[in-house]
Amino acid sequence: MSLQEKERFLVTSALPYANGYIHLGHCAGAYLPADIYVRFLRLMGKPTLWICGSDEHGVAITIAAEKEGVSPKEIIDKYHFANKEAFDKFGMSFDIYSRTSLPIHHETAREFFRDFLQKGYLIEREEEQFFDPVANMFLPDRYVEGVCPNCGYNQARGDQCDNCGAYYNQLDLISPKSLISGQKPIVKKTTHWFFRFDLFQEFMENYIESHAKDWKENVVQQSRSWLKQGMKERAITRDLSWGVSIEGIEGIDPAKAKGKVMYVWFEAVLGYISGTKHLVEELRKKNNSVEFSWEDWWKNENTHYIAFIGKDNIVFHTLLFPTILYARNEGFILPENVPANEFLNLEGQKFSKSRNWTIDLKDFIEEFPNASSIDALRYALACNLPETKDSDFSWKDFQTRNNSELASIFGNFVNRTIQFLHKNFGGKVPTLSDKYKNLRTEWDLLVSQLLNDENISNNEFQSLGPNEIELARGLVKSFQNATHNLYNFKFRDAVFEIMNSARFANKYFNDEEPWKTLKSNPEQCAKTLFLCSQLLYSFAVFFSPIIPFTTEKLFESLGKTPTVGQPNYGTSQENTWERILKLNLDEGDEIKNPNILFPNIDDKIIQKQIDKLGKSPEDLWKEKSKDRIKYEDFSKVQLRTAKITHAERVKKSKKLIKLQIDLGNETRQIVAGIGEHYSPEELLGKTIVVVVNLEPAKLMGVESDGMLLAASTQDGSKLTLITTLTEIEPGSVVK
Ligand code: B3M
Ligand code: ZN
Repeated sequence: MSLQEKERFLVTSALPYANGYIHLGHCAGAYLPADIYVRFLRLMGKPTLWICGSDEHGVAITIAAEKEGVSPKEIIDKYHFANKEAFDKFGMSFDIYSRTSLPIHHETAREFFRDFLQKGYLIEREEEQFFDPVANMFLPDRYVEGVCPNCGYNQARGDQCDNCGAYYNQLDLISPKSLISGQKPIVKKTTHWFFRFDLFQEFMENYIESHAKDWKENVVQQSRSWLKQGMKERAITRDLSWGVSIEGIEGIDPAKAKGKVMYVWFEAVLGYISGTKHLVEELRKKNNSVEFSWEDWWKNENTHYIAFIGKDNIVFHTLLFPTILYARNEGFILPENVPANEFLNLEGQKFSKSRNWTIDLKDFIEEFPNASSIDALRYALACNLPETKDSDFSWKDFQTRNNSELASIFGNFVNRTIQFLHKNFGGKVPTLSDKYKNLRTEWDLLVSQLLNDENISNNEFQSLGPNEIELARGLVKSFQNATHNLYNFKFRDAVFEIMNSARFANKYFNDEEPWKTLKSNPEQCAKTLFLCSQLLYSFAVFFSPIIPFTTEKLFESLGKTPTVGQPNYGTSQENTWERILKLNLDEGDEIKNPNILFPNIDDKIIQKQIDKLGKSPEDLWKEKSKDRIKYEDFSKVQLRTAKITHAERVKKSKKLIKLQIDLGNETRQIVAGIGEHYSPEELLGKTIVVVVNLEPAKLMGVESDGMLLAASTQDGSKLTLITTLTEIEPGSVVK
C-alpha cells in the first residue's frame, strides 16, 4: 500500500519566536504533549510527521534585537540554535526543526500572497496608522501601548489586549504611546493589503461547529466568540524592514510595495508547510528514494492534522490558518484538532523573565545533564500538564515525582527483577518447567479475553494462577485506558495509567514472594521471574513516550532493538505498541544489569534550585563570589603548564577531544569538552594550563587524567583556552 491510501498523522507545534530561550512553561504547552503523542503514533505504526521550527520574523524579534543592540539576524541565529539544541536534549523528536527565515519559507508565503491577490481576496487600501515622528517610522502593533478599548487595561498592545484577550484596530487604542520614543504617535497614511476574512465567515462557523463536540471547550469558546464579533478584513502587511517582503510580487505596484513585509502571523502559520517542504528536501539529500512529497501530507483526505499550541495562539490556528488553507482552494486539509493547553505556573506564580521567575530549559539541562533527570522532568511535567486549567510546576513536586514514583515504583520494579535474576538465575530469563509449559498460550488467551471484556474462568488456566490473572487484568486496563487517553490528548491521565501498570507489577512481585518460593517452590519462582522479565520489555515500550532516554537504556540491557522512537513516514506499519501485552522474551535471553535508572534527588539539590528563583544573574554571581576559601584550600589544586602533542576527536562525540599532553616529566592523556569550539588541528602545539592532581575519570569510556582550564561565557556560547603570554617550559607551576 502506498502512502496515498494510508491513514497518516500530520502534527505541528507552535513555532517559538527566536527571541528568547524556551522555558518549562513552553515545554508543557505545545511541545512535550506533542512529543508524547507522536512517539505513541509511531509505536502504533502510523505514518507520522511532526513539524516545528523557529518563528523568526515579527516585531518580537526586532524589539529583542534593539534591546540587545544587535541585528535581527544575530538574534535569530543565537536563539534558533540554542532552542534547537535544548529541545533535542529534552528528547523532542521533531522530524524537522525548521526556520521561517529560510528562502523556502519566503517563497511559500509569497506564493500564497500572490495567489490571494489574483483571486481578489487581497485589497490594497490606504489607511491611517500610528507614526512615531521622533523615530521616523510607522508603529506596528507591538510598538504601541495604550489603554484597552474593551476593558480599560492600561498596558494593552497595539492590536491585542493581554488582559481581556480582545483584538481591535490599532487606532481604537486609547492614550497610545510609542514604545520607541515614549511619545504620543501621530496618525499618518500608509498603503496596506487587507485580507477579506469576511468572505469566509459562514464557512468558518460551520467548521468550528462541526468540531464543537470533539475539541476542547476553551478552544471552541474562543473561536465562537471571535466569530460572533464577525470576521473582518485585516491588514496582512506591515511597514517594517524585517520579515517576508512583498516587493517584486506580480501584480503589486513596486513603489507601493517598498518597505512592506507580511504580517508575521499570516506567514508564520505557513511555516508548518514550508517546514514540511524543508524536511522532504533534507530527506532527499540524504536518500533519493523518499517516496512522498509535502503534498501527500497537506492535501490528502487520509491525513489527520493536529496542531498543538498554547492558549494564546488559539484563533490563529482555528480561524486564521484554516481560512488561509481553505481560501487557497487547492485541497489543503484543515486542522482536525487543536489541543491548546492553558498555562503552566512556576511555584504558584506566572513565568516572568523580567522578574527572574523562570526556568529556562537550557539551564535545567545544564544543572541536570543526565538522562534520568531529563526523563524525570518530562515525567513531572507530563503529570502536571495544563490541559484543562492552569497548572503548576514546583521543585518539590519534581523531586517527589522522581523519588516516590519513577524511582520507587518503576525503577524499583526494574531493579528488584534484574537483581533477583542476577542473583538466582544467572542474569537470564528463567526456563519454565513442564508444569508451566502452556503459559505462553494461556497468557495470550487470557489477554485476548480481557481485551474483549469476556468473563474469565479460573479453571480454564493451568499455568496461570490468581496472581497472574490479577496482573494481566491490571496491565490490560492500563493499556486500554492509556491508549484511549493518548488518542484523545489526555496525556496526564495516560501517564497516570502507564505508571499504574508498574504498580500492578510490584504488587505481583510482592504477592508471589519469589524470595520464599526460591526454596519452597523453585518452579513457581522461575515462572514468577519469567513473567517479571517479560514486563521489563513491556515497560520499555509502554513508558517510552514519556521517559525515552531511560527506556532506551532498558532496551539495551535486554539486548533488544525494536522499532521504538524512530521516525515513521509510512514505510513500516509495524505495531510495536501491541507488544506491551505480549511475552516478547525467550527463555535464556540474557538481561544485563543497568545502573540505577532513577537515582534519588536529595533535598539539598532541590533547595539550591528553589533559592535561585527570583534572583537576577548578577545577584547569583555576587552570592557565589561571597563564598571565600582559605589560601590553604586553593593551594591544594596543583596547576601546571602543558604542551599539546596530539589531539583527536572522541568517536561519536561532538564535544569531546582527546589530548596527549607533555608535562615536562611525563606525558598524559586528558579528555576535554571543547570540540564545539576547537578543531584538533588548531590545538596542536598550544601551551595550556592543567589541573594535574585531579582524580582520573572516564568520559564516554575514555580515560582522562587531569583537566584543562578554559574561560567560557555564562551561556556557554563562547569558550577560549587559558594559555601563557609567552613561551615557557611544559610542567611549569602556575600559581
Ligand atoms: N511564535 C507565538 C508564540 O510563540 C508564535 C507562534 C507561531 S505558530 C505559527 O506564542
Ligand atoms: Zn482588554
